[in-house]
Amino acid sequence: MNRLAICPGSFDPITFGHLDIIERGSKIFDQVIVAVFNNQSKSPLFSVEERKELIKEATKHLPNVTVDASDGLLIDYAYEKNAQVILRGLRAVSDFEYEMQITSMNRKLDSKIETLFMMTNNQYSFLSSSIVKEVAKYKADVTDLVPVVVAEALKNKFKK
Ligand code: COD
Repeated sequence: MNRLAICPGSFDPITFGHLDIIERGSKIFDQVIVAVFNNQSKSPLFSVEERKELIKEATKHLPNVTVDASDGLLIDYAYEKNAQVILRGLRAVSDFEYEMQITSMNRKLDSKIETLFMMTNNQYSFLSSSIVKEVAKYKADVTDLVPVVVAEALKNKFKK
């Protein structure tokens, strides 16, 4: 059986925290699809196409990882792709409540697709796309936090 996991998120933009979860997932599953979704509660800095391109570049060393996007429901997307698992990262207790809510709703919509959580690598536990955008806006160096291609894209966004 081809073990397929969907790694969903806003990825606005992808950080080393996301990448760590994707890399670890790619060692466990035969195939991982990183899927860009719009989170209704966030206003994105990068377009879906831009986010996809940045993820493709950042994951090009991982042969079993592909990148996609959807504007539908995550659970419908996972079902269409025949995925067994939705893979999410957990940073801190503060993530738990939100994750439990979306996992419970997804399970109500389709009880066969499991959500698996991976604990963040300690060195990335403070890292989020929002905090990276906040410091990049003030021209801080973010090369320890995001892939080079993302650092460049942030520089271009905040050039003006
Ligand atoms: N270390 C480890 N994991 C991390 C780190 C880090 N430093 N940073 C982020 N992560 C994890 C997050 O916990 C998450 O699992 C994943 O990486 C992606 O994070 P984000 O912030 O880019 O993505 P979110 O949380 O905004 O994604 C939310 C979705 C887009 C998945 C959600 O809104 C959704 O499913 N939308 C589709 C519509 C839908 O189905 N809605 C109903 C849901 S019940």
